[in-house]
Amino acid sequence: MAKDKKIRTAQPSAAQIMESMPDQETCFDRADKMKPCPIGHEGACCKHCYMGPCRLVGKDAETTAKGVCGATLPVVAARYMARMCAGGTAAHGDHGRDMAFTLLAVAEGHAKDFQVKDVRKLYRVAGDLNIEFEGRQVNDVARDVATKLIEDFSRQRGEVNLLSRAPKKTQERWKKYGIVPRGMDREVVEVMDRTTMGMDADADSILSAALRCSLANGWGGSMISTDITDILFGTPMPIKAEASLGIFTEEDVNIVVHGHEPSLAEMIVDVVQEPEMIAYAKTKGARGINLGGMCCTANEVLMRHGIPTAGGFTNQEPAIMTGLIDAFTVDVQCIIPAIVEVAKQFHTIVFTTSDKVRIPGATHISFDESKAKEQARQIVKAAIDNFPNRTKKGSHVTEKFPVIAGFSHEYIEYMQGGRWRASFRPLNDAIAAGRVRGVVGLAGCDNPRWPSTGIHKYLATELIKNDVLIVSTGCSSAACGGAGYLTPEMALENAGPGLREVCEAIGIPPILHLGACVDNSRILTIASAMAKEGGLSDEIGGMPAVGIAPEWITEKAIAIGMYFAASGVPCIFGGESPVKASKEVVRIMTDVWFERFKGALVFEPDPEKILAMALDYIDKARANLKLKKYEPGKFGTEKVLMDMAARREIEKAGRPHIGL
Ligand code: MSK
Repeated sequence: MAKDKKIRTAQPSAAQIMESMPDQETCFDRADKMKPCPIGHEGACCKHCYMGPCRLVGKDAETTAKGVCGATLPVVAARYMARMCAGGTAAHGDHGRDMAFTLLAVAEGHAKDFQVKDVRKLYRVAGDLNIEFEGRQVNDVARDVATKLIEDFSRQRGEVNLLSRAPKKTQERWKKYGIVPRGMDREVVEVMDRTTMGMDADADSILSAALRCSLANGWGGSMISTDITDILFGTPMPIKAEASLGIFTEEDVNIVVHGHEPSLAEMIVDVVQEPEMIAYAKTKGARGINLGGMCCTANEVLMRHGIPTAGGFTNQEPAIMTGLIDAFTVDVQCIIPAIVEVAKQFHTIVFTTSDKVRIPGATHISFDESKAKEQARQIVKAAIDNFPNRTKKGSHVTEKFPVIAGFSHEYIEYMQGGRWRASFRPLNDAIAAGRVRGVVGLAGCDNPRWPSTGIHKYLATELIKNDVLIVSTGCSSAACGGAGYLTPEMALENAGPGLREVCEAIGIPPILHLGACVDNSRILTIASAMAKEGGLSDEIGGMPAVGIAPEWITEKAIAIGMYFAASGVPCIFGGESPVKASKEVVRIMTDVWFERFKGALVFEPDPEKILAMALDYIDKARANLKLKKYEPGKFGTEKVLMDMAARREIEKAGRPHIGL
C-alpha cells in the first residue's frame, strides 16, 4: 500500500501526517481502492425491489431502457435523487427534533445542566411562531416554542411554521408549483412511498416531491436546529480561535468532539474548564486539558466558545494518527466507522454517545440530557486517565492558523447599523452599485476522491478576488480555516478592491464563517432579509447569489442543494452528476427548476468551470435586476468608514445583545 499511496488532500498538515505513516490505511487509500460502480455512479441502477437490481444502460437508454417493472431511466434517476434528498432531510430533521426535545426538557426542568442562554433569540422565535412572550416566565415561553416546533415534525396537514420567514413572492412560487411542505416526517415518508416499486412513474412529479421534502429540511429541520441551538447555547458572534491538525499538544490531555449535535459537547466545554478536572489532569502528568472539534460539532463549539477546529470530514483519521488524542467523542452524522480501527493502532478511546450511532469497538455512553454534565465528566476523566497510556508516537504537526468564526444572521445585521438600526441596507447598496459583485454560499464536505479541501481553497481565493462575498458553512469553513483564509487580514489581502472596501467599511471579513451544515438555514434567513430590505430582488430567486458545494459527499448535501434550488438559488455541485445517465432529469434540475423557482442544481467536475458558471449566474442576475454592470477594479479608493480595529474597540466596550 505504501508504495502507490495517493494522498489527495490539499491540507499540508493532514498530508504530512499521512505521508509519515504510509502503512496506516485512511479514507484516501480506500477511495483509491474502491472504484465506483460505473452504472450506479451515473444513476442508472435501480435496487428498489427484488426483480432487480436493474441496470438501465445501452444505446438510447434514456428512451428505450426499462427495468423489469417498466420503469424508465428518468424515473430510476429521479427516484435516486429523491431518496438521497429524503435521507438528508431525515438526518437534519432528526437533529432538529433532538434539539427541540432538549429545549422542552430544559423548559420542563428535566435537563438541569442546560438553560436558555439567549432569551432575546427565544423571544424572536416565539414572535415568529405567534407565541406570546411579554411578561411570561422564560421557561414557559421555551416550552411553548419547543412544543410548537415539535409539531412541525409530525404535521399531517398545513405547513411548516418557519416558511413564513420567506419573502411572500418565494412562498407564492411554492404554492403555485405545489411544493409547500407539511410536516418533515410526512414529507420524508411520502418520498419513500412515492419512490417504491410501482408508484410514481413521472420524473418531474418525483423531483417535485423531493423539492417539497427538501423545503421541510431547510425551513424546518435545519432552521429549527439552528434556532434552538442559538436559544440554548447562545447566538454566535465573531470569536477568534485556531484551526488545523496542529491544535493538539503533547503536554495536554487532548479530547476531540466530532459530529453535529452540540448538546454533550457544550457540557464537555464546561467540564474541561473545571479547576478540579485540570488539577486531576496535572496529577497524571499533563499540563492541562485541550479540547478540539471536528466537522460540524467543531463549528458549533468554535463559534460559541472559540474551541479550535481540527478540520473537516477527511481529517478524522489523521487526527488520531497524531498519537495525541486521548478521547475521541462522536455524536451523530459524518462519523466514519474506520476511526475505531485507526484508534486501535494508538491509545485513543473512541466514545459513541448517541443511541443512533453504535460502532463495534467503541465505548458507548448513551447520552441522556438529564445527566449531561455527569456524562461529560465521565468522558473527560477517562481521557485524563488515558493520558499516561500514550505509547506509540504519532506524527505531530504544529502549523495552525487563526480563524474568526461565528457570523450569525443577527450579527451580520447588527454590523450593518448597530443594535437600533440593524439592517442589510449597506450590503444591498454595495451589491447594487457593483462594489460587491454577488454572494456565494460556499458549503459542503471535503471529499477524499478529490484533492480534499483544495477546491474549496481555489474557489474561495478566486471568488473573493472577483469581489464576491462568501458565506461559508460546514466542512467548507474548516477547509477555509485550515488554510488560514478566515481572518480579515489574510483574506482582505486577496479580495478584490470593491469587496475589500465594503468589508473594511462594514467591518467584516470577505469570507464569513456561518456555522455548521444545519446553519445553511442562516443563509436562507440572510437571503430573505436581503429581499425584504429592497433594492435587489424582492424574492430569494433572482438575487446575484449562488450556492457551491464543490466536494460534496452526503445525502444531506443533496437535500441542502435542493432546498436552495427550490428557494431560488442556483447551486453548483462538484464532481460528475450522480444522475448523468438521464438527460431528462438533468434538464429538470437545471432548466425546469430555474424557470419555476429561479434556482437549479447543476453538477460540474471542473473547478474552473464551477467558478465561471457561478460568475455567469451572478452577472446574469445583475443584468436581469438592472443593477450597475460589475466592472473589475472600478472601486476601492474611497475612505475607510470603520475598519476592523475600530470595530473591535467597540466590541471591547461591551458585547452587544443581538437577539432582537
Ligand atoms: S460535516 S455533511 S462532511 S459538510 Fe456537517 Fe462536513 Fe458534509 Fe458532514
